[in-house]
Amino acid sequence: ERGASLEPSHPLARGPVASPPHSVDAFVKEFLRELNYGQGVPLSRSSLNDQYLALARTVRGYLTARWLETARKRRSHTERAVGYLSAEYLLGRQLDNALLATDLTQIAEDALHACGIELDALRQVEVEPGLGNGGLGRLAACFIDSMATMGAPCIGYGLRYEYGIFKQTFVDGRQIEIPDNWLSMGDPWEIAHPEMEVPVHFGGHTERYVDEAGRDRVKWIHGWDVLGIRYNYMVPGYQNGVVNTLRLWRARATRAFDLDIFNAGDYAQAVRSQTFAENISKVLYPEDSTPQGKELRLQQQYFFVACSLYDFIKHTQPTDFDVRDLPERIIFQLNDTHPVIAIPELMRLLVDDYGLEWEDAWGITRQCFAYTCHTLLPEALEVWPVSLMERLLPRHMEIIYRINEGFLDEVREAYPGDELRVRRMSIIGDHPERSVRMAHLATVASVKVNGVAELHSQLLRDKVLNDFAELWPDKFTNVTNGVTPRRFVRQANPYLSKLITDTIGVGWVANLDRLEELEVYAEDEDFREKFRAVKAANKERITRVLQRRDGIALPEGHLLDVMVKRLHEYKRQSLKLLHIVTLYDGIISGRLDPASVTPRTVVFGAKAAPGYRMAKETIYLINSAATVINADPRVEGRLFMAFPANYNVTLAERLIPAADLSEQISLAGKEASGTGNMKFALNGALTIGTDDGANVEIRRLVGDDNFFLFGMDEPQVAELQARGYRPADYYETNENLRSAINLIASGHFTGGDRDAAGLFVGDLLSNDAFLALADYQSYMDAQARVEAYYADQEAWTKSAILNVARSGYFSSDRSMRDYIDRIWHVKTGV
Ligand code: Z15
Repeated sequence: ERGASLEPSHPLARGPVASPPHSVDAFVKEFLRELNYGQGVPLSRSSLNDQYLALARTVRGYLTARWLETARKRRSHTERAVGYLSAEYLLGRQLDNALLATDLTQIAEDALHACGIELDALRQVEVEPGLGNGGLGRLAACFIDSMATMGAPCIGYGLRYEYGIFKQTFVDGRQIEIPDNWLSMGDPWEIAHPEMEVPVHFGGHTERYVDEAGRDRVKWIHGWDVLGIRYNYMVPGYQNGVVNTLRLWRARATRAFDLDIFNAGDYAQAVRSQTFAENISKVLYPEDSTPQGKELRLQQQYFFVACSLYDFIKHTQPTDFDVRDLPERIIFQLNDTHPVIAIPELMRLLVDDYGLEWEDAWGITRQCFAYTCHTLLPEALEVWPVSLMERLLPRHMEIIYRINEGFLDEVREAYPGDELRVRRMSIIGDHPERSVRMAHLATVASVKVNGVAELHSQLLRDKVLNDFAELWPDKFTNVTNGVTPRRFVRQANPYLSKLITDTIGVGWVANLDRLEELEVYAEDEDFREKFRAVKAANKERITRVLQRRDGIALPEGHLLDVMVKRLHEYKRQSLKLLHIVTLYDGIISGRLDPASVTPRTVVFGAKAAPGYRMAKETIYLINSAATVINADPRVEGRLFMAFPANYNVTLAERLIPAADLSEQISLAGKEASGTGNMKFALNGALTIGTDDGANVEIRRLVGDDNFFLFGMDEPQVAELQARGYRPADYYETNENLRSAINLIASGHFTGGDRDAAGLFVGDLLSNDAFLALADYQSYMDAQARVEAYYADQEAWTKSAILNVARSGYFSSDRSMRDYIDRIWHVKTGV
């Protein structure tokens, strides 16, 4: 066959070259090839990083064959796909997930062993891509994992930030942010396509003209432009041969732009302007649930969305594709309002570029989007000033105005004379400045609007988007969040996974409802003992991890009480701190016998947005309290606090399986869903929680006896706030609370510095926007119930097992099923 040319129709040209064989020998061969020819080193001279990169590339090779095959099959159908639009993907480490998906873990371990290398040592080398802040970004990562596992067509679209979420360190207890240069050692998982440039335009103005057919048209005369460079990441399904795509965009300067300036003789300016364009994908904004309204952020949003729409239409569809068929080919899911500028962008493409009539284009656009809202906090609802929009995206602003006109006509028709309602519902708001309300735009244009837990969806309908729900009741639906059992049970908790498989057999990893079969084993003494042994082994593991990672020495034999999530006032880390300080204060004041306190270790993990003062003060106070309490001999070692810096996905995977108690203590009506709560329950921790977000559903499923409920519910919160909430009332009437707050205010934890605790204490006493003091006593009582229950290890273990057995519902596979049935209507199975 020497010299035979590979015509495009030749099988080798059309399909992927076969995957390397699933054997230790083949794996060794591939690995050495990657090491020698990829990294350019012999095994004997390779560094740990060389070995990691070669291993990752080897595994990627196995994935690539499946990826090409999945893409080939998809091209031959014309079925509808999901385009998941998200500004964040908090992926976590890739290696283990890729090994598990391809069932190569054992083979890789043996192959490396043959080369004298420990797989575990290479695992440690991987830097996790932190391209997200918290729940919203992690949810996107879980969803694309589940779509691949269900064999459903899905492309994730987002931004390839050069710097992900900052690395947190503590200096004297205060948070310091360090840039996350996650690409510095090279990313073996990405596949760059620098030749596939997508042009994206900004600024300038619009002009009217009449086309050859005599129709009025609009031209956008661009001010400046950048190029979108495509980076592909493979998203493997769990042992099903499917590999979907995550496509992230990086901004690069256009050559024309540079040349213009260069020809004008200013070389330095040309290079500077290049930097300007490339800033767009430079860094992830570190605010979670509190948008900053920065121009660069809007540039990021438009940039990735414009690239994604263009890519979908021009690169994934056949050349003879008719844009009128778009709704049959795609549903774009808007992950919060961050990608909502996609709506006017699609209108612009259809009307200005494809020459469709406005009404036709609107009819198409209205079928192509669905919107997920993730919040109830008014300050989290994104708005963009009209003045900024006019400057950056003048054509889009015109389109938004026109959408709004049509929409408000509809409102006026439905509610004649109700101008107050018209103003409330308008896409354009007037206060404090004229701005575009992105949630309104999303709701108007979407097929469906969903909240992320039952309570949240209900509050969306009844409060935040009530006017819209009245006008379009059928538009609103719920899809309760979920988490991927591959990463958060199978990978994170191998001991529990083995116990489950030994007990109910294989198959639960991609069918989590099967955990129900564990229910009967709650009554089995032998099983309970094994279950406790799993927890104990996970505690030993986290002890080793925290020792090595943070130099923290966890005490042995404690109840492990964990609160990990972003630092936010509504999540009430403050309340957790008040609980610990109350116990400590009781002990040192002699009111509480330390021997009567359940030995407890409280682990915090939380990043604060760099500009969020109260959050940073709370971190400082927690660290300060930890230093003092851990060192105080009067505590007799019965209380211990740990706050490992830089909580991230990797740490979550180690910490959550070891937890006994999961802290989900947000003020009722504030946490849209929560997803950490689900990960803990699935790993056999009991929850102490409010009636908020998905806690409501967790409690309903696991049962009241296996969940520690406390605090006001949402109607009670609303009522108290309507009556007028006065935190000082609680301070004055609750002795323990007063004493704990006084201890903090005295400077006891802050080296005698009263001012250092001033902001925190001052706010609690005079403001306390999230009613921590109102829920304090109820929380303390619930913690007392925790202590009593923990004393009965058999009862506790039963409850823990039931938490696992009854939490299969919280698989993100189930969430995807719900999205598919209620919103997307795409086919599953390749
Ligand atoms: C974010 O992580 C969440 C909501 C937001 O509006 C933003 Cl900007 C970021 C979180 C919710 O707070 C959390 O309750 C929810 O579980 C998560 O999104 C995923 O839906």
